[in-house]
This record gives sequence, structure tokens and C-alpha cells, in this order.
Amino acid sequence: MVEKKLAEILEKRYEKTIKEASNEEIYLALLELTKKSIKNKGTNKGDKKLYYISAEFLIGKLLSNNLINLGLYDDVKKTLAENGKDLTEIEEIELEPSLGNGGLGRLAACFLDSIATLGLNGDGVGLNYHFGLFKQVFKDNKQDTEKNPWITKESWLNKTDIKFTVPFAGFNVTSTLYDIDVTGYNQACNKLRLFDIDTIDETLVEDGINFDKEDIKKNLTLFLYPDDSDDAGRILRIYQQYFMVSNAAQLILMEAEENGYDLHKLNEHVVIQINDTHPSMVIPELIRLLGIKGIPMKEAIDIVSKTCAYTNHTILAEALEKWPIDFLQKAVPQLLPIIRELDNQVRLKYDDERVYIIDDEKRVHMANMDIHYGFSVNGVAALHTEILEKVELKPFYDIYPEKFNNKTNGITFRRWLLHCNNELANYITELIGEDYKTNADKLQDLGKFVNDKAVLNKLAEIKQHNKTALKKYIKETEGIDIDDHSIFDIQIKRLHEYKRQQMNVLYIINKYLEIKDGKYPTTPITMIFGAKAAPAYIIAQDIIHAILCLQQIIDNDPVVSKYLKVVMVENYNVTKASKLIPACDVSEQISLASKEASGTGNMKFMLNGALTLGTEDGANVEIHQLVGDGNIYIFGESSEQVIEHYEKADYVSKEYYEKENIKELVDFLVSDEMLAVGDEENLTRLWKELINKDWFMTLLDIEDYIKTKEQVFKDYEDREAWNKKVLVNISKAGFFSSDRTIAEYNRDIWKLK
Ligand code: 26Y
Repeated sequence: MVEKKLAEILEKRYEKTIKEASNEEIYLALLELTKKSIKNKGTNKGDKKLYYISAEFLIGKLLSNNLINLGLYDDVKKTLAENGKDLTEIEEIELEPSLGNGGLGRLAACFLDSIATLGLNGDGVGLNYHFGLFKQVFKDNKQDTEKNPWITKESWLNKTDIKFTVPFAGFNVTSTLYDIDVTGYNQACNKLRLFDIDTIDETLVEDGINFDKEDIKKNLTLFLYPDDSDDAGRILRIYQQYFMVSNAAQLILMEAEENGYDLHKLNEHVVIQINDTHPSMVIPELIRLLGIKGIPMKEAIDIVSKTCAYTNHTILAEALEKWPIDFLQKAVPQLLPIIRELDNQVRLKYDDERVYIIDDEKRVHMANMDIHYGFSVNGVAALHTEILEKVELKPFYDIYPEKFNNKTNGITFRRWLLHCNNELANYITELIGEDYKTNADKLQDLGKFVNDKAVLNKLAEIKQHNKTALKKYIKETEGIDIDDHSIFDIQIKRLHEYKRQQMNVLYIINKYLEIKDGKYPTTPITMIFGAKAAPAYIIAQDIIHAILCLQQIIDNDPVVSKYLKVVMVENYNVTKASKLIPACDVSEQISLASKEASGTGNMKFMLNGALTLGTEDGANVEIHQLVGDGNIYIFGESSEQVIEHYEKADYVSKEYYEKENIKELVDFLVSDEMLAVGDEENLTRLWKELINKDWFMTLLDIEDYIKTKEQVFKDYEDREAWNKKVLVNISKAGFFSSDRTIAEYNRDIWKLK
């Protein structure tokens, strides 16, 4: 069936057979075939609709996932193989959109998959960034940035004829809506709706990622998170955010009116999920637009408050957006009377400046607005929500305890198991049947094989295949040789000091010095990193530099390189994640306790049979509870202890640095070896930062980290015991299906039929 259709398309397009066609031609034919098949699926309907508004949707490549969801994957793969073609190679043709930067964006993508799969009527709404987040390249052991174009003539984007006018101070712009179909697993479809500005000008970007930040009509949708280290950059972000939410609000009202809904009862037909504070201006914008439709402000505020729900993804103060009134005045003055009124109402009710929307420095606290004028506030893991309630947002929790709820994050098993680890998925099916694909709890049935040696060996064999496949991929893409019989220890996530890649660096230094001293690991170790750093985040750049320098030093050392290898993959993205995760033995989740809201990589690794080395932070806490002490490696101070250190301001990194064994590791950063391959300015800055500030308490946990990691590597040697732990981890991962998360959002917040 698939073979016939594919052959027909290729014949019509290129007058070629499958055998004759190039990978690119086959990709384009599969794109056409898939899009046709999506058309036959129909869309989810219902008299209430969710709009999930987000600045990021890190969707990754779509071909294989769509094929899986449409039930065509196995057929296509087989047909291609019979004609001498390899689906994995054809996937390479598709460009990965970089419409996201990290966890929040990937979560939004997993959620879209689960919303469609559960048959819920819900779309994503965001922006069609032409160059997305920057592309990372390494030069002289440092990160360099380039634009990342991904929009091709034929793609998953469908241009619609929906257009809106968005008003800014002194000028209007026109938008066009593009849709990407979101396929559910064996289900009808939803849409990801991406707005673009009609007057965009890609030629504005001359070299790297630089462009004229003030030419709003031409630059608005060029990049996700354009540099905001100056005022022009910050104001541009306001323009972007407003453009996103004004389009979203106009779309919502247009669809409500098309359906004949009474706008006075909008909340009965619409629910808006505000993904972090980036879309928060949707609240005043919707109030403004309802006003234009004749609904008085008081009532409009009430309607909007019953329609909007807010998700918080971080407790880091610098990520909680506060926009100066002056900036808003400059870009979107029409919102100010509304925001002032919202603030006034708060001030009349509550005599507590911590909950005001506008502070005494004339800044608008976006999260505060969301909490007062939304009906739900959720954190993304149990510990995170607890910290919000008890510490970070306590004054709000005291006012509105009923609004607060937890929704522990999840991941879609279609991408993070069926697609990225097809061999494991098929083996699980062989053992326990298909049900787990739609009912993830069923994975628990694997538990009964925990003493079955044949099963344990087979799991190890699949892991080995994935490691060998990764070795090949890294050779092809990075030009680096790795030993597929070494332990694969992986830390992949955005670069941030709180995630503590620098602690892993100190571990590597420790191992390097040990090997130099003649103490060799039983099994060689490969430490793999992947991380982009925000271009303006100096210390993050320095940490990348340190990793790349170590990589070079170790590569050049004929003795050490036999036992230890460091690889930092370039331009870490969803595609690379899906190759790395199935091959991993040890999952590094080592954030300072209390700082990682949830983490979702931790869940992907667990599902793919890696063991977690982590702190009691974010969703690690829940992983720990599920698998039990014996199947996870936990270290470091607890979130309570850490929060106490912050409150008492009693952590002094220098006191730890003075310990001889720690000093040796930190000082290596500025050793002759490092300076021979690295840049003195960067390395010295990082060294000083660790000694004098160490805001995320690396030196506090380093000893426990090293000790625990040694235990991990020791335990790895007992292959059977290790494989049992692997099996337990996979069998307990069902809780982290985003189908479960979405079912909870719907039950508690959205209430869609
Ligand atoms: C605009 C700027 C200040 C900003 C840009 C991006 C602020 C925040 C973000 C992104 C945050 C983010 O990705 N947070 C992550 O969300 C994941 C999904 O909930 C969590 O798993 C993860 O712990 C959290 O860091």
C-alpha cells in the first residue's frame, strides 16, 4: 500500500522509481505522502478548546514521528529497505527547526503530541522564527554562533489565509498564520499555529546572528530570544511577545465568534495555558480586545481571569520577567491603562507590596499578573510546586491556596521510545504487548522479568547496539572516535551554572589526575556533553571552553586517552538527543538541589535504560521514589539545606576550596596544561568564579559527587546487577509519560471533553 503510493508520487514528481530516487527526492515524496495521510485524519473537536501559548515549541524533525503516529512507520521503513534505502539516512535530509531553547520548549512539543493523542481539542500558538535559536559551532575551543535557517520551499508549514493587524506605538504590522499539523498517536490531529510578520527581511542578518534590533517591521520573527543585553534587545522582546499574544488573542476571539459562542461566556469555551511568563501579556490584550467588542473592563477582567492558567517553570529570579513600564510605554502603550487598573485592584485588596504587579521601581511583574488574573498556577514537579508554595510564591499561596497545583512533567513515549529506540520498543512489545504505548503504566509489567537472565542480557544487547550506532553517528557528525565498549556518561542540557556542568568538569579533572597517577578505571569512560550557552552568558561560555580544553588535553595524552574520553557534541538539539539518550549508561542530573524545576531529560534517560546520578532536585525526587534507593545514585545536600544556606548566606566557597583535594581540582583550570590549549582570560575568570562566588555551590557537593560517581562506575562492573537496575528503571518510567501529565492538566485545569 505505502509502496504503491510512494512509487506513484516519485513517478509523478521525478519520473523515478524508489530505487532510482535520491534520499532528498524520497524525503520530499514522504513529506507529500504524510501530509496527504494527515488530511484524511480529521481534527479534534469539542465545544471547549485549549490554546497552549508558548514562545518555544522545540518540535524536532517531524517525518518519523508523524509516520509513527499515522501507523505508517514500519511499512515505510520496510519498503525503503527493500529498495536499498535507509529511513535513518532519509531523516537526515529534514532540517530541524530550532523553535525552542530547552526544557520548556521541548515540554510544549511533548504536550502537543499527548493532547492530540488523548483526542483533546487543543492547539499550540507561537511564533514562526526564521532562524530560531542560534546554531552553535566550535572554534578555538569556544562557542561561536550562527543563524539556523530551517524553512524550506516544501516543509511541514502550511500557509493559511488568516491575517491579523497588530498595533504598536505609531505603526501597525500585518501577520500571517502558518500551521503545522500535530498528529496524535492513532488519533485525529490538532495544529501548531505559528504567526509570522509579513514584512520580515532575512537579509537583515549579515554576519553570525547580528542584525538591526530597531527595525521591528523587518526583524520581529527572525530569532528566538534575540540578545537582550541592551535596551534595544529588551524592547524587541516586548515587541515579539506582544505580537505573539495579540495574534493569539485575535485568533481565539475569531474562532469563538465563528463558532457562535457568546463572548460573555468565553471561559466556557476557551482555556488558555500561559507557558511561563513570555505570553503573559495575553491577559491585558484579551481584556483590551473584549473592550473593543463592547464588554466593560470589569466584566472583561472577570472573563479573562476565568480563562487563563499559568505554568511556572523556574524559581531563578532572573528568569521571572519584570518589564519596565517605560519599555512597555514605548512599544505597546495601549496595554498600560489596563495593567495599571489590574495593579490598582490588587493594591485595593492587599496591603502587601510583594504581591503588587507594578513595583516601586516601575516594573511590571509578569508572573504576579498571571497569578492574580489567572485561575490556576502550577509548578512542574512535586518539589518545585512545594518550593513555590512555601518559599518563592508564598505570599500568593497564602492568598490563593486553591489556585496552586502540581503537574509533574512528562515526555512523549512516541518520540522518546518508539522512535528513538525502536529496538527497545519492539522488545518491550514482545515481552508485555502493545498496551504500554497508550497506557504507559503497563510498563510495570516488565518488573516480573527482573530475575530473568535472558531478558536482562537482551536489554544489555540492545544498549550495546545503540552505543555502537552512536559511535558511528559521532564519527560521521563530529569526526570523533569513541570506544563503544566504554561507559557512556552523558550530560546534555542547556548550559547554566545551576545545572553544574562545572562540577562534572572537576570530576573529569579528578579522573585525569588519577589516571596520570597510575590509577586506571576498570572499564574506560566516555564523558559526553551537549549544551548551548546563551551568547551573553559569560561564565557559561567559560565552562564550554573548559570542557573543550579538557577534551583536547585528554585526546593528546596517549595514556589517559585509553581510559578516558571527553566529547562535547556541537549544536546539541532534539535530533542529537534522540541518538544520545538510547546509548547512555549514566544520566547526569546534578543541579543544585531546589534549582531545577523538573528536568525532562532525566525521564528520557530513565525510559531508555540509563541509571541516574543526581541530586534530590526536580523530578529526580520522583524518580528516586519510584525506583527506590538501590536503583539510582543520589548525592549532595538537600533542597532544604540549600535554601537554608541562601537564607543565612553562610556558604563560603573559599572555605571548601582551601581543602587540599578540592584546591588541586579547581587550580587545574589554570594549570600549564590548560593554558597551553586554552585562553587565559576565560579560564581565570571561571577559576575565580568558583573560588570567590560559586553561587550554585559546586564545591559544597563536589566530594560527595566524586564519591558517588566512583560507586556508579564500580557497580557497572557487576553487569547482571546493573542490568537489573536498568530494567527496574524502564519498568517504572510509565509515570513520566506526558499522556499522564496531560490527563492531569485536563482533569484539574482545562476540563475539555
Ligand atoms: C526570557 C528568559 C528570561 C527565559 C527564557 C527561557 C526564561 C526561561 C526560559 C526557559 C526555561 C526553561 O526551559 N525551564 C525548564 O522548563 C522545563 C519544563 O518544565 C523544566 O523541566 C526545567 O527544569 C526548567 O529549567
